[in-house]
Amino acid sequence: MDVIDESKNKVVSGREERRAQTLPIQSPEERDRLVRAFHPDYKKEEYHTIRTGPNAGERTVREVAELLESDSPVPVDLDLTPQYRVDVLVVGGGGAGATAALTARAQGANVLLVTKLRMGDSNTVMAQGGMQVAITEDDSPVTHFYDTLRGGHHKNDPKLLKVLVDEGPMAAQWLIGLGVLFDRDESGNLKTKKGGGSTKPRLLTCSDYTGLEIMRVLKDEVLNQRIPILEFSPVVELLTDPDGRCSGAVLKNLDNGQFIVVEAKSVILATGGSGRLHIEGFPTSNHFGATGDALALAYRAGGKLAHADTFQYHPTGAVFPEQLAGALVTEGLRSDGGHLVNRNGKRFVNELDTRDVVAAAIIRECAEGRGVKTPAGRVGVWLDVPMIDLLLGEGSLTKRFPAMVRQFERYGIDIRKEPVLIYPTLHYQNGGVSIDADGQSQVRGLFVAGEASGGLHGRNRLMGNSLLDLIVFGKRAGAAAAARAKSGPAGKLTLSHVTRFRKELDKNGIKPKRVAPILLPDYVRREEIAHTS
Ligand code: MEZ
Repeated sequence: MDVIDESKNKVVSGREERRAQTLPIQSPEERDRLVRAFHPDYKKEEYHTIRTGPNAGERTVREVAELLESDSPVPVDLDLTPQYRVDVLVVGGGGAGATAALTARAQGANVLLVTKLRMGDSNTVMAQGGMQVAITEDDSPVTHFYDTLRGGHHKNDPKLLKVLVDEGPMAAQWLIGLGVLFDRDESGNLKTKKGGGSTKPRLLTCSDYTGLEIMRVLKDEVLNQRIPILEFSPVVELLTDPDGRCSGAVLKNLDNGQFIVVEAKSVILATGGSGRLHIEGFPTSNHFGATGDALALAYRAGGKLAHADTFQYHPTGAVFPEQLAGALVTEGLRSDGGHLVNRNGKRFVNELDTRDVVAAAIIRECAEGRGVKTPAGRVGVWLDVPMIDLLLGEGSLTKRFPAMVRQFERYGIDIRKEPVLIYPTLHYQNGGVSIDADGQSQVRGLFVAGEASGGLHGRNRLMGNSLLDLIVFGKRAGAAAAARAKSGPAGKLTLSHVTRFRKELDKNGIKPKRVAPILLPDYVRREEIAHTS
């Protein structure tokens, strides 16, 4: 019998005993010790100091530092005669972009939505396990606030967090009104379940494709409202007026390589996260376009970043089969009772502790030799999924996790019968472009919503808060951008911030290693880095 089968047998034979076992949530001191020792966010000795721009002097990972010190793909003598003139330019075709576009449109703004890939290609559709909203009788926005603050190591911007929890119920109401089919019980009441780090069940779910269902409805509504969309047209540079206010953007038509100039009274960046930068060499659960575009664009125009050094490694990314490496294995499975089990058949962490703690515990198990090696050389621990049918009754997995069952079934693995191997996967940028409660960055006229923005989640986001974030702050950014558009014409279109930034790079002796936004992951370059380091 090989090592994998031997270990898998230990998982199966230990099931009955584990069933009655409860592992404690760690004390603050224990959590702190664990994350400092094993979470990738704390490998500070490998971090780079940012040498220029609003965050100069702070430290972050190499991949982000290179983005912030990158060169623009746009020549400064580009003809800036606009092909489009709009009130609000929304950049990004995921949940935050769609919500912002719908809200701005509802305020009477003339909106153009542009996106790098197709409408809906985004991390929103990858959020499987739910959206947190305090709606049950024994829950409240205050409890949601404190859970999130504790999860974020008390580094969350309290103003943003208050907005999130207070406006959560309204956001859910809005989605239901548009047609999102959240799960309901036999009496028709909304079902809720508990996510990691939360003291109350407050996740609204659409089985295990919550984000996909939300995006389905938002996309439909954008089409119903006839909001013009340009697909395969990412923003490659912002435009600013002589006072530094954002006045539009330069897009690139990915089909023919031509630049497109858009004049806008306000711009909303909703370009999502940066998992495809593969920070620290991690695989990712993110969609193909998640290359941190907003970070480079906003930074060059003068926007400060918040918590640019912290990333979420979702505890359960698939490590086997190889084709699924990095793919999300939803936290919902742990929420419903799935156990994390090491090579020796033992549990080692409370599965519903915060994600940074659970991820650090898995990394520790593997680093200390209690992981299981896959044939391709990856290492992971078991997620004992069949435990869920044992706890909740036969058929529960099929009913509650159809997407997960199908994802593994395609590769001949029946998760109703066998545990799966998992390891943390790069899932979310905890920080991003700093915003105020209206979603405005430090660059006037430039708004940022969803994962691209920073400050709300502190140093570790709680499960389900991203779907809520993109609705609440998508709406806020859309409304504020539309209001700003009513206050006067767009400014002059210039690339003066690019000239200024290039001078700063030069003055600081920085030769950019990259041209950014990167737009698509450069896997060839990554291979080269791996071979030379
Ligand atoms: O918020 C998330 O990241 C989420 C819902 C992920 C998941 O595990 O399903």
